[in-house]
Amino acid sequence: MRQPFVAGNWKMNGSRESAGRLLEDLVRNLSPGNREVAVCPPFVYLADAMRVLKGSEIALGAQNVSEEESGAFTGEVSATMLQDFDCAYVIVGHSERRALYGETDEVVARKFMAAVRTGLRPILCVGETLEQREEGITDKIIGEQLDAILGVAGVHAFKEAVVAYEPVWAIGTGQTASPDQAQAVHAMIRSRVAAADDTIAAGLRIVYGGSVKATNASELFAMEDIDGGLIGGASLDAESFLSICQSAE
Ligand code: G2H
Repeated sequence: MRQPFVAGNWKMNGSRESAGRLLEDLVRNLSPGNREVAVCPPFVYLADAMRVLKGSEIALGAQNVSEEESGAFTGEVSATMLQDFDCAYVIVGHSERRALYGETDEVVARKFMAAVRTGLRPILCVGETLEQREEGITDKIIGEQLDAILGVAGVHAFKEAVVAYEPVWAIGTGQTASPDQAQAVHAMIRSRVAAADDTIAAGLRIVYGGSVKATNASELFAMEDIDGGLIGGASLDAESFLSICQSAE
């Protein structure tokens, strides 16, 4: 019932030349299938990406968005600007932005709202640190991250959103959550949303992120509440990313 979703989060990697090559490889070699695929390049490559992806099966997303609509906010990029470049998705609340750029739950909620208001679909990242997992407060932390958005945006805003569960201890570390560990958190996220609206929760795509590779994607995506992945490092290599996309059917 839920169409699987796989998105590549390129982070701050590559060059204009390598980004162009990667996009062309993806467009040329993505086999048709029942899943949605998106890539999220750095802002400065969105114009090139828009041109290469036009008419393809691959959607475009950005890695960040301003909470403001326009004005004197040096260095920021608004949701309507992203739409000018055919972005359909935007990542909000990635743990790197929370940890390195001080984005609080409140800031993430405002960014989520800025995206939804404009018709961009937010990919909302949530996840716990290693200390929080060891303390046994994973559900509490993720519950608070979700409640911050549900409280401001309301559950109806989740109709257009994707939630990405990204345990911070698994990001770029090569350490992946086991399928059972990830499934338990995905089920908790779905039931949290279901407490507000069953139908929206049943249709909500909840994807896993954190060291997903071609070799572990199938077993993760086979779990009941794991509807695809948000892929970092492995999305920079066309062969790995295409293989991961193929695992999500
Ligand atoms: C988690 C993920 C993509 P990686 O940040 O969002 O990156 O797959 O490199 O762990």
